[in-house]
Amino acid sequence: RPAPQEIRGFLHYPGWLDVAEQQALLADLREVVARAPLFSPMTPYGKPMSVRMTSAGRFGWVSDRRGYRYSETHPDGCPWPEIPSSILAIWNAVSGTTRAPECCLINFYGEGAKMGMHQDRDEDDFDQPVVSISLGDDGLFRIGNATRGGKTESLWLRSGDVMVMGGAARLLYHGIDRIKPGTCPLMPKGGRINLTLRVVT
Ligand code: MD3
Ligand code: FE
Repeated sequence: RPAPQEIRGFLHYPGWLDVAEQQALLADLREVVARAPLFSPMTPYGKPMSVRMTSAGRFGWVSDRRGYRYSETHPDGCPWPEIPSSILAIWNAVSGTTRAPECCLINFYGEGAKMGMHQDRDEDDFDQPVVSISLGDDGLFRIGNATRGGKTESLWLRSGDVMVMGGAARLLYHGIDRIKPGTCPLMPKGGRINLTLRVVT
């Protein structure tokens, strides 16, 4: 496996997954999405997000007019599917914690989708890391600071990359500015998938 590169306290493992592993992960994700379909979360302002989402695990992330929150059910009322063992294996290899992830958020970025700068602070224990896995088209990831504004750094996340956000990096502002369509042949219709694994409670 490649050695990690450190950027603002994030550990970036470029090319952690080979193409066969990426394809196996995608096959597992297709089963998750068949049982828990992607949806466009509504922001509390009533505007749909450009990223489509679903989740696996005990908790999933939902957003509607009541606000953003973790929920034990999909908007259709069903419990979320289990996190596939192929994804748990990546968490076990890189997270550095003995806790198991309770949420695997699946973000799908079609052409033009982006995610504004935000912090992830809806979890109970910020000492637990977040692990991110990228599949499909390249995404331009931007990292900021512990408060809004200030200087930022950007890096392209590519299919098969894994990132670990622990320590002080866990609470940095971050977002996805854009994806570069047509940069990865993994998915026939293109697009980018990002998985984020989190301990919630
Ligand atoms: C830094 N997702 O789902 S992954 C998110 O590519 C999210 O879909 C982006 O930000 C995406 O919340 C970025 C990298 C990432 C994920 C979670 C983090 C960076 C993080 C949590 C804390 C700090
Ligand atoms: Fe985030």
